[in-house]
Amino acid sequence: MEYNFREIEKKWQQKWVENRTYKVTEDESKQKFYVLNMFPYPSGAGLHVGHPLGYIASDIYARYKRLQGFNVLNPMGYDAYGLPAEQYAIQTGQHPAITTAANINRYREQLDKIGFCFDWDREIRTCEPGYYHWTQWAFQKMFNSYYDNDKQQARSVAELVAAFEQQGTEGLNVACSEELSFTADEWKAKTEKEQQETLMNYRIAYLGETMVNWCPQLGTVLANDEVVDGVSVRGGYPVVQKKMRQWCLRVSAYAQRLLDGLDTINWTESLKETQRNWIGRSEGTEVRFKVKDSDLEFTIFTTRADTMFGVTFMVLAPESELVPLLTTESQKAEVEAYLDRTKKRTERERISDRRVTGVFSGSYAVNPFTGEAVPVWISDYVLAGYGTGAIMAVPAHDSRDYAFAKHFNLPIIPLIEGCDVSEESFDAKEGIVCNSPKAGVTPYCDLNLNGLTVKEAIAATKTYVKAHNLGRVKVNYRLRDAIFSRQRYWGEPFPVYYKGGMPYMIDESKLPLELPEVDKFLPTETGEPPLGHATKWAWDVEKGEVVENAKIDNVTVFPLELNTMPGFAGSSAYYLRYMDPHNNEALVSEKADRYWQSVDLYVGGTEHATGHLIYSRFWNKFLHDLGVSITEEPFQKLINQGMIQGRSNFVYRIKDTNTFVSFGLKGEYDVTPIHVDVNIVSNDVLDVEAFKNWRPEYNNAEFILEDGKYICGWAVEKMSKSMYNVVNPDMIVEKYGADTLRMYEMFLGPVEQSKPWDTNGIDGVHRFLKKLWNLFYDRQDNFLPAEGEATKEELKAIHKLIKKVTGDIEAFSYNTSVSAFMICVNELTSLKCRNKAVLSNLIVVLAPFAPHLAEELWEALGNATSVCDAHWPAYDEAYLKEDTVKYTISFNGKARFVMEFPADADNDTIQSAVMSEEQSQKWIAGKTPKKVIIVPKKIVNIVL
Ligand code: ANZ
Repeated sequence: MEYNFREIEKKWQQKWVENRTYKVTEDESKQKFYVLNMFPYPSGAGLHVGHPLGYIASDIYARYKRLQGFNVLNPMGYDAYGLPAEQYAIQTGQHPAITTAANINRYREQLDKIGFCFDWDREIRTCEPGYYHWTQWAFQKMFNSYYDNDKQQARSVAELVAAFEQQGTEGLNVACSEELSFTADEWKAKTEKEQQETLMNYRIAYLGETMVNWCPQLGTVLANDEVVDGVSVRGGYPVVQKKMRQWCLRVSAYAQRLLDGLDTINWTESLKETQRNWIGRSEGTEVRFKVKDSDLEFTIFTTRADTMFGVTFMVLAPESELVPLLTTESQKAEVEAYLDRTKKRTERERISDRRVTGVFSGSYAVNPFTGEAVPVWISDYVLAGYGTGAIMAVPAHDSRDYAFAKHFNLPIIPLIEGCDVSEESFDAKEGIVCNSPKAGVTPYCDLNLNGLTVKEAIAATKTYVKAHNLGRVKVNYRLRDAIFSRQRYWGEPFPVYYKGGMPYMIDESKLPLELPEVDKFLPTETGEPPLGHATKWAWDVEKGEVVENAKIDNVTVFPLELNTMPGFAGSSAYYLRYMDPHNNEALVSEKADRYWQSVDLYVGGTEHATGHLIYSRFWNKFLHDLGVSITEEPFQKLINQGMIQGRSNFVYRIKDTNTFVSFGLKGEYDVTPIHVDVNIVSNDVLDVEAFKNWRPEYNNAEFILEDGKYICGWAVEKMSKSMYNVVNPDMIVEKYGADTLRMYEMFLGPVEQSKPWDTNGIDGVHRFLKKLWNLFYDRQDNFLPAEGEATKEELKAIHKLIKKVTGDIEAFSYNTSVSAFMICVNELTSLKCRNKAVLSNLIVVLAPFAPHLAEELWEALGNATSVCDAHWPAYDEAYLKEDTVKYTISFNGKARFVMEFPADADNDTIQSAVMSEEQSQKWIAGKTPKKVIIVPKKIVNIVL
């Protein structure tokens, strides 16, 4: 009987659905294991062979864990809100809900064909009200919480209000946008609006004034990576920096916990390092500087407090609130012109660009250590969002300050007299490091730093600053609060209405607030987000429902928020929802949460290193503070699957003709290489007829062939439509079957490595499965396995395989497992193995990789239940031991013959056996050996 993969795969995919093979419940009698893939955005193009790579890897692991007796959760769903569906809607008027649903159906069909063990009863879609109910709910909880730095925990805003009523801000140590100070009486004297505005300073979800990349033509804020050279990546429209009131999440409050948590999880060191850099902890000092001839003062942040004696000027970020205060009348025009210019540059450009620009404010600041007045400049190399947005410049020890001083001809004073301040002696990161600062005692300050190292000098300066009340020790983090508003339609609506300009949450019991219908998906003429087109988008607080805008009276009916949430909102807590996806009372029940805890194995792409993987860790920590998520970290182990690159093919057109010359002959002509669809190329041979039909302009194409074939050229490139190198898994499944696809994807190389998709080797993997099939059926359809005693060789072959595959799966080294299967099947084939026990073990070990084939043969072996519920076999080292070992016997280093010894024979036994062997006599020729060298398990050398 032939290996009929089409029939087998169809049969088992149906049976799995009928028997609910992959349904999981919270089974307290079993240990849990939670496997998760980063869920896909269902794009219009469908899946290509790169997408399933991670899914197959995690599917193998999930099946393996189940075979080991774990209760495995392996869910799948869709990150269903997103920009492409919205753009498509803008172009075609097609509602994003319709396109999204259609794309999801296509994804599901494709996924089903590959034979994953997903529990589809737990599917989630982020765009469904039953799901985003809990996204909105978490947002409301964040709005109603603040972060207590002492307890290192989110607490209810009601507690903060109670504290304000008791003692104002006295003794407060909480995360905030700005340090405020007021008494209990002052708090009580505030109007409701003022109180609300004050609370905004502390809420974890807050409305804040932030600088955003605003694109007027697109009517939306863009993320940093959507802007290049001051224009939008999409459309090339100008982008300006604009201050906007936006919803923000106080992720920065969790910076230290996000950092500490990394030490407790099993992620790659490189990913952890990326996150550490992103969080960017920096220990430094804040120091206050007075403005000369003024009552004003301002604070700077420095990590090199020891360089106070080398300050020669100060710099403010252009957006700093101090700029208008410190700009003198005579400098006003120049400063304004400068501000106008910097507005066009994004923060990223400002960081990476080394061009020196700046303007003098006209004011001077007084160095509290020396009493000297230094000029205050404005320059965009100082960022508004970091530290205090103001710095003291020490050009002798900081390279950017140095470049600035050189450009504007400002003084450069080294800390040690005679210290070299030429450009060559600068280290980009460290500046000039000269230990033992000269400075110290000045008439103004009795700090003596002489003879100290930099570290000691920093510590001494910190102590001095604290003791003299000149500032404070401060830890800063680069991690910013997340901007949480988007001016888009296809996203979660905010459950927020506005009263007197201040936001209020709709009642929790009325969630979810459903996305309204609009007739246009573009911003409105007045520049409002697309939800501005909705005519029924007002909140009636008495009825607790959405009503027509016409009813807005600002007494009981109020306008609703027009922004929607960003892409990362729906993906921040989805792993919790899978634990209990149909719960209408809670995001997740305590029971399910307690059982599943957190994700044991998370598989996804590296591109999420600083986005999703920071936001979801933050979100989880917040929910943990609320007592909702049991564990502090959501993803215990994380694997990044590599990218599958495309292998493009080319044909070569002879210039100015419609004739194409085969690869090997192209050198003889003047040719232009043209990408050709890889789906009409097989093993680099072009299907000439298919090529003619591919495009009308090739209908009459002519070909110069080699050996009767047209051979294409090839290159490894990104897998993309424009390079015609996208390989659709459906086609592979159709041609070879899902089991071949699964094994082949794993065979391509280590899961974590990027590698090109190269269909050339797929036949080999398919042949291997056929060969395995032939161990079970002969040509006359006889089923071969039979009861009986296994031979030593058979046991050795199978136990070697079990050991190898067990180790490989644990190490995610699946490619070497595939080779091990091939070796084992070859061995069993040459041993003519018919032993049922041995072949049963082979099937169980194969089941995670090729589940359809394994089910079919498992059934044929007489089992009534799914192979998924078999037991992973243990290997026995006893069978792996070599019984005998072959030694090469050499004389004076020349190999002469081979002898076999028991594996445990000792050197004396070996030596005397060699010496008494007949053949040896010939080479010894009566001499007395000087030495006998035995290399264990390899060689015996007799030195004569
Ligand atoms: C004086 C000084 C002397 C500095 C010296 C460095 C070297 P990290 O480690 O990244 O925290 N700085 C502070 N706020 C800034 C802002 N908003 N934009 C740009 N630069 C800013 O770096 C902290 C150092 O970066 C601070 O220490 C400050 O320059 C600068 F030899 O102060 B330093």
